[in-house]
Amino acid sequence: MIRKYVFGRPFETGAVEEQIGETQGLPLYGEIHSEGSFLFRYVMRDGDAVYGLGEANRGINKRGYCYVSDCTDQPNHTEDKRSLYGAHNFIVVSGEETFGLFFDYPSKMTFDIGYEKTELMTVSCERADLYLYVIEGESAYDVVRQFRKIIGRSYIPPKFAFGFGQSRWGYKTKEDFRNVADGYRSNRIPLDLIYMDIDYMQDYKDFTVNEEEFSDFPAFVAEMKERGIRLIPIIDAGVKVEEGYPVYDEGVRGGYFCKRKDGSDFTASVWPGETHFPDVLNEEAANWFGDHYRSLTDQGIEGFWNDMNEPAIFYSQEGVRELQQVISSCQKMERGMADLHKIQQTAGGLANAPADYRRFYHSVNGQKIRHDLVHNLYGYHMTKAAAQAFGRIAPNRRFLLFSRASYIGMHRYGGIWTGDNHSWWSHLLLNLKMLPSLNMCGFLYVGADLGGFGADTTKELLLRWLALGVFTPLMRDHSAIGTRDQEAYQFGDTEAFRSVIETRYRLLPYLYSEYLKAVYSDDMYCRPLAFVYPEDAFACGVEDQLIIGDEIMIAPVYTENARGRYVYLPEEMRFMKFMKDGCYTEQTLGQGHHYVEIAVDEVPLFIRAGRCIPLVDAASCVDEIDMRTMKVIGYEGARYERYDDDGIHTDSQVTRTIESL
Ligand code: MIG
Repeated sequence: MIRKYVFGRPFETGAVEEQIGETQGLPLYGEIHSEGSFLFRYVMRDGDAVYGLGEANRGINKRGYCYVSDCTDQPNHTEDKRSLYGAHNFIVVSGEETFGLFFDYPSKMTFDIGYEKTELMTVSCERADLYLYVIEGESAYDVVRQFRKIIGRSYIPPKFAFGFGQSRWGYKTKEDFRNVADGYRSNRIPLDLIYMDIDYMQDYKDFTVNEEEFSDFPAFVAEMKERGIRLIPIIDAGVKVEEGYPVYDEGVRGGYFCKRKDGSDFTASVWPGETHFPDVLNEEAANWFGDHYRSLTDQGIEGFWNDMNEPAIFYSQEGVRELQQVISSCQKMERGMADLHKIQQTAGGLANAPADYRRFYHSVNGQKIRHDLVHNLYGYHMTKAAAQAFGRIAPNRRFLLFSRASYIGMHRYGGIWTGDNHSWWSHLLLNLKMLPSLNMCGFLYVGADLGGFGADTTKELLLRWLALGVFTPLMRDHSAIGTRDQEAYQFGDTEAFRSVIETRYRLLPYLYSEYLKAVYSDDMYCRPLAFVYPEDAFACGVEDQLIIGDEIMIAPVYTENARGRYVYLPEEMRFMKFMKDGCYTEQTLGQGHHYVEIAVDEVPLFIRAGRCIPLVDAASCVDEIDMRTMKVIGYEGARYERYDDDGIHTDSQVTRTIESL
């Protein structure tokens, strides 16, 4: 049962696709104040859990902390951070009363879930202009499934996007890319994708390729594809201000950029220097920007990642002017440390300044709307613009597409990578915990930078993280410029890396099948144990294990120097360890607590009682997987319905095959 309440004059975000009639009055749960600002208040009971919020920090159960939906370029995902890159305003209260809430509101929104007061949940925002959807269901999982039905079907990438990808900020030349391809191929470690970060562009100009380093780019794209590797370039939100650069000239001429109040094009400094932001909330501008992706698809490119689309701002001219004033007023340092502090504060506040987000406007259906009021939609609409353009460029083809910033609704157009984590063990665990929350909000094609983006990784951390990445639809090793080399062949022990990454390919028919099932039935690809075993009180509290699809449970190792870990089995399961040379071990474990040994070169998983999964031989890339090598592992007598399709066409028929043991 879903009820829709309307407060004030909401902005149409497009998050919900289904037409739902308005319910008069107030929701049955909690209290609402909507004079001027908006406040929802609910008193939680002792045992209530609160799930949701998609790409947010901390646990699967969000109780105990405060989160703010405010898409932010936040490169330090420490525990105290309340906002990351996405804004996913869906939560489910699970307890004596079980219900879900979706606050469809595109500006900053605060979710205090027992932070100020342990038992009190408040959801608040500055303006009482929003849609509130209240969903009643039998269980938290049931609420999620109803919600997923109204927000529309999730994005399906091409099958090659389920292969393993290597990325690094700092690859600059053909040689750099060839070295990566050689490193993987010569060590016989599978690889499907190499990502191109900002250095492939000419002066960080979107839709350009550095001519000197990448002369005859189409031939280079073809050369890589010949080796079974796709190149996936990055696109940033800001368009460089430079006369003679066609994207800039057209944007100015067409009036396609976001404007200041006085009608001039707003300027933000980002990687290319001064840039303008395409007004992707404006349909005409979005079509124009999206069509530019064609310049790369025409050269053989089949996928993209959209970055800096919160949109991130290093500084604005206005901000710099203010800093200069502060510096000159503090020039004599009469107030000593206080002056220095003021300068530091002002300089530190230049990036992503709230004041800048109030300095520019979108034009939506002839109406001017100040950016901060719709801030959380920018990355969503940039990604939608690209996806819709693909529909014009090659109507029947799937493209790989994922974004950094997002809002619910974007899940129909692309995936998400979870941004600039660090090479820390705590971020491996954060990656695991974030997955089901993202799925609740429709984002199924998701993944984190495996091995960690910032800081130096270690061989052990990367191996353990890859062993989790085996199960995330987006499986990509990415690292920041200046950090230690992080490709799988950089650590000597290539056998271990080969064995872990090969496991991804061995399981690929199962993972892809479960992904398709989740999409076509508006379901979750990975669930917390609480959603699968709601009657099992212990299972409900487990936050470091997940159910992937319907048949398996994962319990990754996320601590250093561990030889294994404790794991809780809500039912009997078959414990499998995948190892080198296509080998595996299996052992039946009863319901309850166990300590299982897991070496760094092994990938563990648990097959649920009475189930089985398909397994194939590893291959160097997805296209090389030989389905004739398929066998079925797990419980005798079990049957598995395997979904598959041609992996590349949008209208490809899904085949369903029964596999049995
Ligand atoms: O300001 O393009 O999250 O993945 O490597 C940093 C360089 C810009 C941030 C992305 C990261 C990417 C980096 N980008």
